[in-house]
Amino acid sequence: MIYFKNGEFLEEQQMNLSVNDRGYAFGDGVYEVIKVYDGVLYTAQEHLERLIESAEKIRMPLPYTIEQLTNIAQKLLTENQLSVGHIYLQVTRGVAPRAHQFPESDIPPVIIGYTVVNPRPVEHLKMGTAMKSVEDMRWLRCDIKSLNLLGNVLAKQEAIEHSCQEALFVRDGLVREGSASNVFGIKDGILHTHPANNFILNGITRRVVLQIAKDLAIPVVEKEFTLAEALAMDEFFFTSTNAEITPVITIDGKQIGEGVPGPLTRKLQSAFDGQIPMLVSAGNAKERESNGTAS
Ligand code: PSZ
Repeated sequence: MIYFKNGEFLEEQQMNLSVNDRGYAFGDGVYEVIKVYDGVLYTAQEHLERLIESAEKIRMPLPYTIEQLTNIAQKLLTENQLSVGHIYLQVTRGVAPRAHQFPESDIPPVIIGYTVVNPRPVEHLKMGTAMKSVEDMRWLRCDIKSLNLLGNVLAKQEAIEHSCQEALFVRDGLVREGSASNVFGIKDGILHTHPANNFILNGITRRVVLQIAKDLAIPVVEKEFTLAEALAMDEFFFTSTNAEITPVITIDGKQIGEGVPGPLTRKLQSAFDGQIPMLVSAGNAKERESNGTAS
């Protein structure tokens, strides 16, 4: 597999990352995960814009333009012949003797990238999954896609130890997001989600879902709701680059709606699939099969 590091495409053993990298010492950096479907980057522009925004928010200059970053991502996926999976990009403030404050002299950031083969979670997409509510102990800048993920790590682990796929962060009694996803509820035909502020990451998949809802004339309310309100939703789902639109059928062991992925969730999933050529052709193949006309 080919990796990227500061302008070079290298084998893993050539990567030579430093113990004094501020990402390693402090999690002082930002990252992105960009999905690849059938060898094609999906919403790369949006992810790379967010990478630049995250870097600005932590006062870290990025030495690459969106165009250069796109070329890096493209070369990585081509070199590694990635079909379905994602590109991981990470930028840290660079290498300097360990001290909390920024290094005094300007040091170059360390940017790395690699590809991951990652099939779509088809079973979860179809059958739905379980969430567990967890107290949100993270800092107050969840809008930054920072490498500091301890709160997310602990929450996800707690969910898994309770046989749930994903954690549901609750802060001040209000549902915020998943440990690595945004969340949506549907009640009486209205789509509810947390507003894009400092308490959540404004997910790219979240934005896609809101655009789809607009296109389908599904009413949307971007306003906080409580855990009790979440439990009383007719439908619930979480979204992320890899999880796409994953239906949630239980929260804390309590059934949501009918306990199966709901009709509006299905409709949003179909519209999402409709945007991705690979998924459209897979859907067509499935249809031909069920019509008995598969070639
Ligand atoms: O591989 C995975 O499970 C992924 S890929 C991206 C994520 C997980 N998570 C992104 C994320 C997040 O970490 C938090 C805290 N909130 C929301 C999201 C969703 O963001 P997008 O839709 O941009 O991936």
